[in-house]
Amino acid sequence: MTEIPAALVEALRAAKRVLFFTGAGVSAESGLPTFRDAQTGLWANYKPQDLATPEAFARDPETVWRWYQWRRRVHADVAPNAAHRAIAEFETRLPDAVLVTQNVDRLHELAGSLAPIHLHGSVFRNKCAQCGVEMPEVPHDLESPPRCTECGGLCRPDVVWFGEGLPEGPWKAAVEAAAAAEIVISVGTSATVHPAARIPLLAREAGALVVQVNPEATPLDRVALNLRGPAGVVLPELLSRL
Ligand code: BJW
Ligand code: ZN
Repeated sequence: MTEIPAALVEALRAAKRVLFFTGAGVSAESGLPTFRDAQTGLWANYKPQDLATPEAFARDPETVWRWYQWRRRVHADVAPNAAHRAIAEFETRLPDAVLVTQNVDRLHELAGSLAPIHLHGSVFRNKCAQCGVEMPEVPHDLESPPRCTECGGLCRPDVVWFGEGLPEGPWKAAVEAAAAAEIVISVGTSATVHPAARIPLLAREAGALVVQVNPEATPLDRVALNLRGPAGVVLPELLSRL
């Protein structure tokens, strides 16, 4: 792991508004696959165009539904790791910390983060694919999507698929937090999926220091102070220096 610069520790001690921006890598040490890892990533083993688009669901709702039911069973079985716990602890120690996540898991909440802003929804929530009304959670072994009682449309997971807009409230809150942030700590994201990937860049344009925690290079490297290493090691180390 790279050394944590003393100047960063000083900047964190002095900062009021710190924004944490997380992606699938923060949950990797809990055992959840990321999306773009070349071997174990979901998109290395499943085609996103067959599973994570509204067109795929319209074409073959049963296949898409069953894939998300499998994901729900996997997600229900994992626990937060040291990185989730460190972020929750940072939130209590820093005066005005905000957590923006692209993750559809609930590991930040389980680690004690009170109000993560979810840009890509939650794999556990449901909505009607036709009228959009919220639908109740169902047993994770139900093989077919139930019908909406309002309009007869099919139930789908309340996540953001490719080609869909991000939920308006969370997106607006994330943009506002980015504009106000003094420091952004981007953790475990390939920073390639837009518009979410704009969040650290918006903060940078507004003058924030961008710190990146990731064992691999990403497009954020050129504007960030890069702490190469697993989030479950780097974040507790950073916290211990605060
Ligand atoms: C570790 C670690 C450890 C490992 N510690 N780190 C501009 C340019 C180009 C394309 C576009 C653009 N604007 C829009 C697009 C199109 C598209 C897009 O971005 N495509 C790109 C992929 C090219 N975007 C969209 O379609 C978006 N919608 C949209 O634009 O709508 C327009 C519209 C507007 C108004 C009305 C209507 C339409 C929507 C994007 C939705 C993304 N959805 C997914 C699936 C969610 C549901 C599900 O889970 O099934 O969201 S895709 C997937 O990617 C998921 C993630 O949230 C997202 C980001 O991935 P993430 O989290 O970064 O994971 P990975 O795997 O990529 O990276 C993991 C990282 O962790 C790696 O860097 C590792 O090194 C690291 N790591 N172990 C720390 N221990
Ligand atoms: Zn409906």
